[in-house]
Amino acid sequence: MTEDRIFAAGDAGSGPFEFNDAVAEVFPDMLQRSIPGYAASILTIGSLARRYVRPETHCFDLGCSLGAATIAMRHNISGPGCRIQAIDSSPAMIRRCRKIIAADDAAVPVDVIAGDVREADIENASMVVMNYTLQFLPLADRDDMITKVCEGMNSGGIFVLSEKIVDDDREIEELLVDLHREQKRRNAYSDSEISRKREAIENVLMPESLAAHEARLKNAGFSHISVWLRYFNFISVVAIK
Ligand code: GEK
Repeated sequence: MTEDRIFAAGDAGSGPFEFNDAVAEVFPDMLQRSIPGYAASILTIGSLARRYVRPETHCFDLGCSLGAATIAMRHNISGPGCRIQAIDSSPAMIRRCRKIIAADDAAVPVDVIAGDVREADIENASMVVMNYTLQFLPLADRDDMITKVCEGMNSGGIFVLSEKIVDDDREIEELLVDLHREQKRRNAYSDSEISRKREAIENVLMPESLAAHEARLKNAGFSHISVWLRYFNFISVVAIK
């Protein structure tokens, strides 16, 4: 795994964060060291696929990056006639994702698609995953996105939504941000790397409150909604239609 040193150089981090070649190259290391709970999210997506994916249905990995969630689903689907669509708008991610999926030996067919998740053709879905992707969509597009996901799902299907959030309580928010910073230091990021990344990602990743996510999921038509993972300001929610 190539080590993430994107924000180590003095001139790096000028300009907004992009999912370019340099980022895609170090991405697995970046996610492991930056997103508390990331490994648990991937493992559990596999467990949920085993329980919820029905024969002859589709699964979607929206904002798939290098396909970690797709592979977790793929290795846990046993029913016949299933297909996974892995979609990402970053050409650098998609190029690498295609290679990773091609080298993976599980049998379920995967379509790796370069495109915008807002344009995804979601239908007959028993499982949809947005693992830390919705946070990069403009706020104004999020309601429509989640409604589209719900409309494309079969009754009893499961949606996994993982996000960075902001806490409504200012004091708790400061505490959680500080704990996250400390964890990044423990994971060998320097203070300047942490600050530069924070500046670069501001206005690119726009977190919302848990209440906002829950209300949106409910309005979209999901029947059962629960946080199954929280680690500092990072959550993962399951929503069953
Ligand atoms: C994982 N899910 O490893 N359309 C398509 N893709 C998009 C869009 C969009 N509108 N906006 C952003 N992306 C992965 C990790 S990373 C999370 C997901 C992170 C893509 C973007 O190109 C990137 O690959 C991904 O969403 C977000 O489980 O970097 O914190």
